[in-house]
Amino acid sequence: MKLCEYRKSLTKPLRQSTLCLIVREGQILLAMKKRGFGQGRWNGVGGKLKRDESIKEAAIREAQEEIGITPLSLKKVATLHFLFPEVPPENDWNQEVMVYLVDRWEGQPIESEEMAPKWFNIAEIPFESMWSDDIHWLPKVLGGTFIEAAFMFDRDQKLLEFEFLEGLGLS
Ligand code: 8OG
Repeated sequence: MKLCEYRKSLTKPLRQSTLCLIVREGQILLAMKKRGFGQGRWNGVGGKLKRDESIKEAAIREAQEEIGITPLSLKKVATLHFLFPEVPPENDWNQEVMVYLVDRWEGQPIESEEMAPKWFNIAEIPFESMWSDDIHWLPKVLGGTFIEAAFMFDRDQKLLEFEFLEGLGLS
């Protein structure tokens, strides 16, 4: 199925999730996911919303839980849809991820049960050990472009197709 057809066939709102990209002069803090969805990949920090939580509250809580820092500035830089038409809907893999850049925070990044953080030079981001969509959008948001995009994967989390949807009011 084509991505545009699959998007049209979706009947319920996507599960919402967050992703914070912590940045400082020329560097980005990525964390190695040690367990669960995305295990073995470098990523920003984030996760699903809890009931009655706002998106920003969820983004802050996840950063605290995963690497022990409290974001003080959250700048929204992307809305991304991750779609898995081959995976049963009850697995809840389809999601809408709000991405934030964070350049002010409290605390020192520390390893948790879930994630191990490490600073990378922006010129040396380890895309080969990240979700395969990241190379298509992460450089753009780090360069200051706001992104709305949808990415479709197969059941093995291989990227099949993607679309940039700027201006279409995805979020
Ligand atoms: O709560 P859970 O650990 O399942 O949250 C998954 C986190 O991973 C959440 O922050 C969103 C993020 N994430 C995906 N898919 C992708 C992706 O393709 N690229 C990146 N960079 N992050 C992703 O769920």
